[in-house]
Order: sequence, then C-alpha cells, then structure tokens
Amino acid sequence: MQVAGQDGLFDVAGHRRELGAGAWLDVRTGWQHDPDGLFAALQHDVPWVAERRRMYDRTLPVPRLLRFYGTGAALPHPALEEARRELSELYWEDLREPFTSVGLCLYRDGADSVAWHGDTIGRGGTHDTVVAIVSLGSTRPFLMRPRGGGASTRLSVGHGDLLAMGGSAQRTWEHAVPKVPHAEPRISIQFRVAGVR
Ligand SMILES: O=C(O)CCC(=O)C(=O)O
Repeated sequence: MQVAGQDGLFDVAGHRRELGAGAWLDVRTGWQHDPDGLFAALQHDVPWVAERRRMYDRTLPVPRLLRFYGTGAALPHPALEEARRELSELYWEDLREPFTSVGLCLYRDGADSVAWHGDTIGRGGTHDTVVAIVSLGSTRPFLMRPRGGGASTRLSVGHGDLLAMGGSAQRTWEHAVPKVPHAEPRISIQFRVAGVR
C-alpha cells in the first residue's frame, strides 16, 4: 500500500508509522481472511440502518448505512469474532484491554462518505486508544490530517486491508473518507475498546 503524506510517498505495509504528537498508524495490506465471502455475507445479512442526524437547523440523512454492535452484543458473522480476537492480541501491548465493540459502515457508492472527525466520544477524547479498521470491497481514499491544521495524508484502503490508528490519533488527528465520482460498495469494520466511540 502506498501513502501520499507530507513527506511524499512511502510504503507502510506492515509498518507502524509515527504521525507525531503521540499518534501512530499501522497498515497491513490483505490482512482479512476471505474478504470476498465476508463482504458478501455482511452486505446481505446485516440489518443496515439509514440514520438521520441533526445538522444545525436541519435533519439530514447520514451518507452511509450503519450498524453498531456494542460490548456484549452478538455479532452478525463468526469472522468478526475471530478478527476481534486476533486484533485484541495484535494490539495487546498498546491497549492492555480487548476490543469489544464492532461498528459497521456500508458506503453504497461514491456519494457515501464520512466527514473529518476523530473518535472522541468517551475515552478516545481524553486517553490514548487504538481504533482498528478492516476495509472490504471498493478501494477508497482514507484521509488523515492533524487536528488544528496541517497537510493531510492520503491512504488508499483496499479489499481486506487493516488500518489501525493508535496512541493519541483520535484526539490529535482527524480522519475522513471523502466522496469520489464513482465507487462500488465498501464496508468498513471498526473495532474499538469499551467506552470509545
Ligand atoms: O470508513 C471508515 O473506514 C471510517 C469510518 C469512521 O471513521 C467512523 O465511522 O467513525
């Protein structure tokens, strides 16, 4: 996987890259076993929800479909349990606690997106954490920028790739999945520890 950052293109496959201010990024290309099967099952079986959110004086549709499985909730596919267990082991030295929740987003086409934000609800707003994301389906740009200003880093997350943002990344950086002219569906699977959203 190639990443266009402030300092040009670099290869981050299997490497942890320090972003500064105690934030880091870990990208593992092709991490998910049988991404085709998992994508098809989740797209078909998950009871996806079209949410609406209040923005200023209007209520607007959230531009992606969502489903959130909180701590203790039954997951819709055994591969998610397995991934959660493996990721909890992979990032144990950083977290010293397991991933518990699983958030799912379905980007139906290039018009679906998520705006700049950090996962700062709960402990992610005050404490270091890791948010691990497995991407399935269409390759989409994944942008990161320092909170408060600075050049953005553009990653390209593809089918089966793992991207983990760790340390202070949720409170010192922001991330986004921008709209693109055309895209096939993409599913993002986010693993978080209890109390981070
Ligand atoms: O689509 C992604 O991988 C990112 C999702 C995300 O940032 C979120 O739902 O908070």
